[in-house]
Amino acid sequence: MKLAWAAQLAAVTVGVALLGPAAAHEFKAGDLTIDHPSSRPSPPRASVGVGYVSIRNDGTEADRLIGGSATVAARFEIHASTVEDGVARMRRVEDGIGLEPGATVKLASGGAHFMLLDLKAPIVKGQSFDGTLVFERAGTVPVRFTVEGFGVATPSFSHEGHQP
Ligand SMILES: [Cu+2]
Repeated sequence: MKLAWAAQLAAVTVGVALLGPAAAHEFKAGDLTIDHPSSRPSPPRASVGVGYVSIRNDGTEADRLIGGSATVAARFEIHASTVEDGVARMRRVEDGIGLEPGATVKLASGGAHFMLLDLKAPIVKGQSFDGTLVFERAGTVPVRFTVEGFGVATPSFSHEGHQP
């Protein structure tokens, strides 16, 4: 009786986890765990979108995130954000982002991000799209980006009018 109840509870918990709007999804590439690639809705008529991800390196050798692609955009860049004198600026990262052994690197709002350029269609909340991430050692890894709302936190800068 107790076991049956526990099994049922476990089943319910799994169901909720899968249905949750921010349900985690991850992709493996060798020693790399690519956690929750995500995007945000693009404003009307915007030609750029944004992407985020978290990557953990459980290996003993460093790797490097050097690029990627997204089906919704003609071009894909890695950007870094800095705040200088209260003004948010971003620049393209030409040499990629280092992934040291044992470290987790997060691309998140206000920091490093993927810039999806020349959008072919608006990015819509609740949808998802395919893409790849390219690593120096792990190679090209297929991933899927989920499109989430902006959440409670207001983004620290707008991508609207961003010129590459
Ligand atoms: Cu950017």
